Amino acid sequence: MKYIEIKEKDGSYSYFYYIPNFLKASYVSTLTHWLEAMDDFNENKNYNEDAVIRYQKWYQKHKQYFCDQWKTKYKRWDAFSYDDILVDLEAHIINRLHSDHYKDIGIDIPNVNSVLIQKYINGHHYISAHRDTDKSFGYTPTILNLSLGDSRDIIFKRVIYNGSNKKMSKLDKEHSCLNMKFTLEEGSLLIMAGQSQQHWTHQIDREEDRGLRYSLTFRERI
Ligand SMILES: O=C(O)CCC(=O)C(=O)O
Repeated sequence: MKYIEIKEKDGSYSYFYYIPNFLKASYVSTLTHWLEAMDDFNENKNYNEDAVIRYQKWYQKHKQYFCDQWKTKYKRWDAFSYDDILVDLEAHIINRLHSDHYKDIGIDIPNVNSVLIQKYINGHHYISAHRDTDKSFGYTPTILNLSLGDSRDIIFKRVIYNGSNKKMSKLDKEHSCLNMKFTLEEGSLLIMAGQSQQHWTHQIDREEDRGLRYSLTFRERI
């Protein structure tokens, strides 16, 4: 396990916990087969809408759209319904967090009701720097990010928090020592919690020689 906890000036905390081998190899294999059988991923395109940068599926228990406050609506943010595998996986993760007492170290265990599956075909697929939107997940969401397939680096950059939910934020160059990186390996779980979505952006850059990867990000859609 690798973890970073940062106390902010106001006494609140940002948490980043990386747990390798969170899932057993047999469970990873079951999930991989389930994902490989899916043929209904949506394309996620770049800003100019002229290239696919990854594929995705958004699941929400009450079929809520990803963010009601976004002006432009895209089909890729319409919700799929949970299936039994997803129901079991979500329960498995949450039960583990309870039994491993994450609450005692300050991490809020969310009432998860959504999953965003991202599919990166190879190292040319990526996700740009962003903070998860407070409009859908609140200001201090606990985000549970499960990785399957090839490893990729997730990069966190410290930004100046201005209370708004701009997609891009101004880099906090004075505190760039708080920038960090985790390599997300197959079967691992990365937990982001506390103030993590206020003070950092996260991104997965293009990397050479990378294979297929999936991430499943569990959150409470409020
Ligand atoms: O693929 C990943 O691990 C990152 C996903 C992500 O940043 C997101 O869904 O907001």
